Amino acid sequence: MKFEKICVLGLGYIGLPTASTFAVHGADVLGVDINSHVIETLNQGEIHIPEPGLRESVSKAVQSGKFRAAMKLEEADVFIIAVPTPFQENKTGEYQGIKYKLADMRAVTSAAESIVPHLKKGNLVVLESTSPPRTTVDLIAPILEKSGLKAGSDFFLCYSPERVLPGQIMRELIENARVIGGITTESAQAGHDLYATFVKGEIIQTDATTAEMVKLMENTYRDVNIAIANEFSRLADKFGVDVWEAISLANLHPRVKILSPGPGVGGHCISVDPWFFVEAAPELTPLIYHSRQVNDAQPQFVIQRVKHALGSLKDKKIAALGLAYKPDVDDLRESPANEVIYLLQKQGAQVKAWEPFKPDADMKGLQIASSLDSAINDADAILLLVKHSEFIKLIPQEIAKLTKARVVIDTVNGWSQKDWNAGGFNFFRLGDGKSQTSP
Ligand code: SAJ
Repeated sequence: MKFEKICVLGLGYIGLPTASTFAVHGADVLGVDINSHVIETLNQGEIHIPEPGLRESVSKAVQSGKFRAAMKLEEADVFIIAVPTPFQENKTGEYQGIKYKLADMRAVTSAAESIVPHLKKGNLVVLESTSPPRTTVDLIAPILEKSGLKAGSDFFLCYSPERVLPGQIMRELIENARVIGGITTESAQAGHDLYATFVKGEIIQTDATTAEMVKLMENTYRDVNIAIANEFSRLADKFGVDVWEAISLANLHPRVKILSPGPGVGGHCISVDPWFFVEAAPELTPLIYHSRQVNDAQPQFVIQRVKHALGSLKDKKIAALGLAYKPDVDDLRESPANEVIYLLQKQGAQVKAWEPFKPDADMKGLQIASSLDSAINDADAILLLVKHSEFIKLIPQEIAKLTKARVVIDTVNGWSQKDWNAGGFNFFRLGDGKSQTSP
């Protein structure tokens, strides 16, 4: 099956790389977004999201005339929905005393509704947004059928999850295996033919609900596994054990692969997606729910460690290194670093944060330093919150010259206790019950 014109709805972290990749591979692509600034930026061949390789891809796509951005849809052969599915802001669900977050499907619903007037026989519609199980069948199909056309017979309908890792999106989009879930086998085949234009990884066809579940299972699996690593960090701390050493020894077992503890789980995927299962079936998901609770409580554990190192936090000056949700990205969404800083401030600490990937970040209630120097110079302690490569490379002897702080607290196993002790610092590490000598 051949599709010449593709309309991508939502030009964010997934929609834009997908749209530009299709265009670079020869399709005629219209990108649609509700944000006029995004549209103007893209039509000039510029980008609004920093992601390695994206600028080159968009600029090539625009220059070749194969990619344009607009605020309104047009008729096309394919419609791809890649809009966000965040939480509902002011509402939670409740099941037997357990409160859980609810998915906000308004963007997906309105994207599907905007396709209705343009939908023609033989079109393919693909939902890529991470969604609760059965969204394609129970939410999207009925909306699209308002066109008078029947899903699965008049037009094809698929769910195909994105599985790319921020920071490596352009490569993983092409190389990763791709799951295509069709509401009929013909729909799955149509989805296969579409993505085969650029995907080099295996393309596997299944049904739509299985594909939705696969996506949620992947991220939930990771969340649960990070939760157990975080719980191990608390146990190690209690028993005077270095959790990082213990994990590396446990991981020598051929069937064990424990992930890394840290200040918590952030980003817009792993900290969000497990809730879609809890919302859909709270009576079946105690493990998933409790893992979310463990990971969300990890910033509190960091505060305990900082208190152990500094005593009362009242008026203590703390330089917080890193605001991003994970190393070497500029994405601050759902970042546990922000939560840690917020909790420190609540306890009376004065925190200056330095995020080299977003020096101009403007976060409500946060004092953002303009450089590493200005973050650390009058600090009492340095708190490492993100394992950015450039933080790992810092040389303790050099840092000692720039700050009066003589305490460092490492929450991500980024630094060596030996090196920082040699640089004149007292060293504390999250989950390392051996690094807890008081200053
Ligand atoms: N983290 C830990 N310990 C670890 C690994 C991660 O605390 O051992 C933390 C990170 O610091 C970060 C959070 O977890 O705060 C999530 O980071 P991540 O690198 O695990 O995942 P994401 O959110 O960047 O991307 C995930 C990926 N999913 C899986 O690895 C199963 C990616 O492939 C998905 O495409 C993406 O979610 C998505 O869009 O759903």
